[in-house]
Amino acid sequence: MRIALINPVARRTRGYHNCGSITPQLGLQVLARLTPDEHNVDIIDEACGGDQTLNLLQNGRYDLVGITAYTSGATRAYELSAWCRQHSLTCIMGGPHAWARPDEAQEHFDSIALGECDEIWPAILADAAGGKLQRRYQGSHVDLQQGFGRADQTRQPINGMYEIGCIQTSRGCPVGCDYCSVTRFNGAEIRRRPIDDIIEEWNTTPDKFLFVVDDNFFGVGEKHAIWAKEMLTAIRQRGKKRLWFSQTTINMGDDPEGLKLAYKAGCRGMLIGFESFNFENLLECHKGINRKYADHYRRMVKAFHRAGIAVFGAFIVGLDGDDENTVSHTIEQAVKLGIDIIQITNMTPLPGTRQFDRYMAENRIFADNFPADWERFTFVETVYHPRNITARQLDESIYELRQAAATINWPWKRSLRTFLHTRSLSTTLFVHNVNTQFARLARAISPQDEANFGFVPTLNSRTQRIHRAMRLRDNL
Ligand code: B12
Ligand code: SF4
Repeated sequence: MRIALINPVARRTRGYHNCGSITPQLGLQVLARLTPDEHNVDIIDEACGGDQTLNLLQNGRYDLVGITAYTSGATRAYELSAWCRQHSLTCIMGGPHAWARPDEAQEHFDSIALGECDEIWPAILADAAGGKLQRRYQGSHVDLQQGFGRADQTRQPINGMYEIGCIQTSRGCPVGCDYCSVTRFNGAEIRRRPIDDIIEEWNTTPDKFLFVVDDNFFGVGEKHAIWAKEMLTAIRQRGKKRLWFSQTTINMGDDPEGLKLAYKAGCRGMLIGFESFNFENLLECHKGINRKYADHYRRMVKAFHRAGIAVFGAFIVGLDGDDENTVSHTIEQAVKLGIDIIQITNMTPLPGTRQFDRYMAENRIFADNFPADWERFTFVETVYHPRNITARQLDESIYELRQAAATINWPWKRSLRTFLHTRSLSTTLFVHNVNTQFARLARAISPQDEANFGFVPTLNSRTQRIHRAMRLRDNL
């Protein structure tokens, strides 16, 4: 069979991806690797541009179209499935959104595949080839020790090129934050791949910079830490020299040995979900690990820096304890802590999470014309009624933050500060690249804000606070 695997990108976010590094859709690279040789697979990734998708489908003579989707991409996924059906192309959907909204996805696709599909993908293909594709397939948390989870690292989309590589060494996360679907989708137990298998894959990646997409790289207990250190030692001794970054929880800062090993293995940054400086918000999110470390953030950030590793802090605004000044307050606090990269996104209740269920029950989600409204679930606009401010006020703050990020020249001094803290040129370069991309992204998106939001924020004291906070980043 000829198979097309597509990553659809929401129309509303199109263009965003081209400003940052175009990142592989690892799930599709994993399926490509598991596809038996008798079939031929093409990946079409709309992060590289969506204009050619229909042409490529038209000319590709495909027998099966497989589409993945995050929630934000679901609207576009359904557009593509409608086109496939009009052109008698069999289509199947998988990924986080289909898993979260199976009945909705089923309406739009000939078949859906739920959960992790590494193990069942060859059987799905055999059914499709025999004309017996079932309406629904259910995957399970696969045993990664059996060699699952590995991707075809050399597989590029036919409509562009990825700019970095991705690899996954473990799946699952025990923390179970309220707004995140990972613990439900991939399980609370952290499952690891065999170290030899990881090293083999690591050494086949053509890219010099990797994103290790594990949800919680260092894990939360002794057992996880021992395993992570074993892997870091193996990467250092047997892995091709590559720089990389990953995601972890704040507790990694308490393990100087692990941090040192990570730097030596090429790690230059860790994304850490701080989420909020408001304790009540952390309670609401069920982010227990952050509550435990809230009084020690400064020490933790310093420990990362001492090892040479940059801290990429992720924050959510719009939680129930937040108000009009949360955006500026978050930036001020994050700068004081010395966080190198600050990512602030709108609270977005995603289907498949406890938070979505709660907000729906409380009738707080107003962008609920599904599936059309899924493409608004991009984390850059408000889709629900926050508790203490209006959705419009929250949108204005985000809008203003973007304008400030687009107009103030902040990345250079920020980079100098990272260098002073970490004494690592490669870490500084990593931070500089990401921050410059964020600034470029803000400049690209800002002009569309008026059309997207339907208003221009009026200059007020909140705007001034946000600008002042952004300028704080300039202070060495
Ligand atoms: C890496 C990553 C990113 C990368 C880029 C990934 C990319 N190129 O698409 C970056 C950093 C850019 C990113 C961004 C965002 N991400 Co993200 N990300 C991840 C992460 C950590 C790993 C994804 C991955 O590679 N998984 C490994 C592969 C192997 O798993 P998989 O994709 O699920 O694929 C398996 C199955 O789902 C299935 N499958 C998947 N597709 C298909 C298709 C078919 C046909 C079949 C049969 C099977 C199938 O088979 C695969 C093998 O088992 C996940 C968490 C996670 N554990 O998955 C979050 C996750 C996917 N991200 C999420 C979110 C919310 C976002 C953002 C909106 C966050 C933000 N603050 O801006 C953005 C927006 C991205 C967008 N396109 O709109 C959510 C999505 C939930 C949802 N319902 O939408 C996740 C699940 C995390 C969470 N918090 O819940 N992300
Ligand atoms: S720690 Fe990260 S991956 Fe784990 S549940 Fe929370 S947000 Fe999701």
